[in-house]
Amino acid sequence: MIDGRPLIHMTPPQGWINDPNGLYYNQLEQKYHMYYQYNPNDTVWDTPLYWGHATSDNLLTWDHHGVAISPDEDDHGIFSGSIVVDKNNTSGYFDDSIDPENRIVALYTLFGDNEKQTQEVAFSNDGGYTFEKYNKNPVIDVNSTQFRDPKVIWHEETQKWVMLLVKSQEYKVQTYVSDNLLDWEFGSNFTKEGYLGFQYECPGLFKTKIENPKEGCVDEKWVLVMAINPGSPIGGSINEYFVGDFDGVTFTPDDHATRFVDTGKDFYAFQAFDNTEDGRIIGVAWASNWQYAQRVPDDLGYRGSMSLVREYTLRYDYTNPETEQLLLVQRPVLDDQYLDVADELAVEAVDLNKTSNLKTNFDSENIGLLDFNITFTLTNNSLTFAEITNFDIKILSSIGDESIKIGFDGKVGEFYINRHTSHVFQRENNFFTERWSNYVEPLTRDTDNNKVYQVYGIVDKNILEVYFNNGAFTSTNTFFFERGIPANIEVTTDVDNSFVEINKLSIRKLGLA
Ligand code: KTE
Repeated sequence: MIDGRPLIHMTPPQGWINDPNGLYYNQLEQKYHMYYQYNPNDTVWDTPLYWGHATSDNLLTWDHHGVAISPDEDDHGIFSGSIVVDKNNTSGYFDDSIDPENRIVALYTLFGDNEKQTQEVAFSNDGGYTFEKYNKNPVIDVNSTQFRDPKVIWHEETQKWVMLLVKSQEYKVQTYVSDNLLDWEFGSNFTKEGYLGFQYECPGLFKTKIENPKEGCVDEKWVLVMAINPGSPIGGSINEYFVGDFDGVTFTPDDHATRFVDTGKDFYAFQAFDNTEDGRIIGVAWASNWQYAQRVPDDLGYRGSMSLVREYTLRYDYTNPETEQLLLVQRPVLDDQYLDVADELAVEAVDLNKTSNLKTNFDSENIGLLDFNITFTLTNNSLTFAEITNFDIKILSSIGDESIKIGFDGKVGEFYINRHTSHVFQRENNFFTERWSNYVEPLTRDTDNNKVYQVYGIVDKNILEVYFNNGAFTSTNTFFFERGIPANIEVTTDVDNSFVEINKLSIRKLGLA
């Protein structure tokens, strides 16, 4: 029996998951905590909806701890929210016997009577395994059914807790401010910014470093993230971000352009972890899309997975020959000490053409987790326009001749992803779009001014994450082979003359160490 469950992407033991919640690092037990929207009773979203709970040492494999927070009524839901570590006991809830690192406060939206959405608090004395609800909930109630998703952070400069949440259908990310996590005062509206879609959801805010700061300028900036669903420009769900400044109450964007965190179909409700030891910003998203999340195959007894956890920084990058932008850069958190490289195909300085035969021949045991990293140069000066075509990186199924592919078309100068398979779900679902494309400016130019690109991709059973130009652009997409799971990768083109020189290519078969 082929095990189709992803190896290093978090999936629930059974049932339904959506948004990640309450992400934080417990510095005492040295474990990462992930909570998530959870329906353990079926593989669709429904009430009662819980906070499911998992922990990890390595951000790759997760131990499950069942339900962390439950609604009091069967038609209620513990909707999305966040966790902070109340080390200085600002809430006054914790007694001195509780280690400061275990003073966990969860803030979430109660989806309650008449679908009213109010903000509630729950406390944990044991590092987030069991919770007690505040006896004076709700802490914020504006008599609304569209008021949700509190993400709370500590703002060092003003020594205040800051909550971001949405008045979703008013297109408002609101801030509230508090000294004690219990009494909240309205702060500001960040409204009608970026791509609006149907509504805003799941906001977040973090400060992160700029990898290549300008001389004499700041070396970190604030990033506001939020989610749009439905109504994404590529259908359904998508996340966007803004770079700017934050004074403890109001976020001021550097500009009003729309920039998407990930332009794939399956990256939603992104949230950053709180309380990481070195202050680095890491985060994770739900790897699905509300357009079809409740219809994807559930033959393994669950629906929904998370993306890989990624590290987030900022970097000035050119998005065309004349303009550089300060872009949110993402790198998967893949600590080599936890991964086993079972096999690898590695080449350098190869002129790609139809006889290059760059195809792995990996052993058929323990398959399903593969990655590739390719840097290539367009050397098409010697070719006529008609001769320039495309090349593909194909991810081949272990059974039959099914594959999905990531490719580059030299004429158009753009990347594409094609996740077409024969699986009946993909053939019949009207929203599971199978082709994606994105313009990516060259990473650099070589001494002959030829364009150079870099692409990293990782496929884990049925989820493909692609990172372009060292993470300046990413695309995350799930797929469902009709049979089999990813077993090999092939880099192929159908032209005699090469328009592509592969500077460096590595394809690895991975496992858990
Ligand atoms: C799906 O998009 C619809 O019914 C909901 O609005 C989903 O909302 C509830 O899921 C989100 C959050 O805003 C809620 O807190 C959570 C986003 O499960 O996925």
